[in-house]
Amino acid sequence: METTYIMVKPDGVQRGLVGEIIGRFERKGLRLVGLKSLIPSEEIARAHYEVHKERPFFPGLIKFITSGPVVCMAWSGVGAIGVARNLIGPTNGRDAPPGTIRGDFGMEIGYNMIHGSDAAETAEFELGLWFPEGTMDWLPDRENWVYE
Ligand code: D4T
Repeated sequence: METTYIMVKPDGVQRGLVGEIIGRFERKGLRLVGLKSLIPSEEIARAHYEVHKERPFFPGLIKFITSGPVVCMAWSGVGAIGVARNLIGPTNGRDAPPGTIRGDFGMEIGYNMIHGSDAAETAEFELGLWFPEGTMDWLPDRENWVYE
């Protein structure tokens, strides 16, 4: 079992895509173990995107991510990090295949609606950053019908 950090970014919230996005994760069979909405502080945004701090798009990225509410989520499942990345699709919506979230709804690299952890170490870091209070430990009954 893995847990991944997923976040609907301000453009996804502004466009009313939160329900659509959560529905895709639910229908796939992932388990929701954390959910909240907040307007990110500059401090948390900078920590989250620390790896990009030298990149030219960094200031714009921080301005964008702190511009309004995001929806922070933790989703668990077998191979959840990779499963979520596949549901999300490549960074630029113009290159993302139909059927992925970015492929179905996105036209810009900067407005790509959703973030998903890209590896086990980043998931651990991001879950600790956005969910310092921890996540839930529970098993939905339906899980007996998701995994053999
Ligand atoms: P995130 O991290 O938000 O899930 O996106 P990706 O994993 O798909 O992409 P990333 O880390 O390379 O980029 C992080 C974030 O920066 C924005 N971005 C990226 C941008 O505005 N301009 C750019 O040229 C790049 C490379 C989009 C996602």
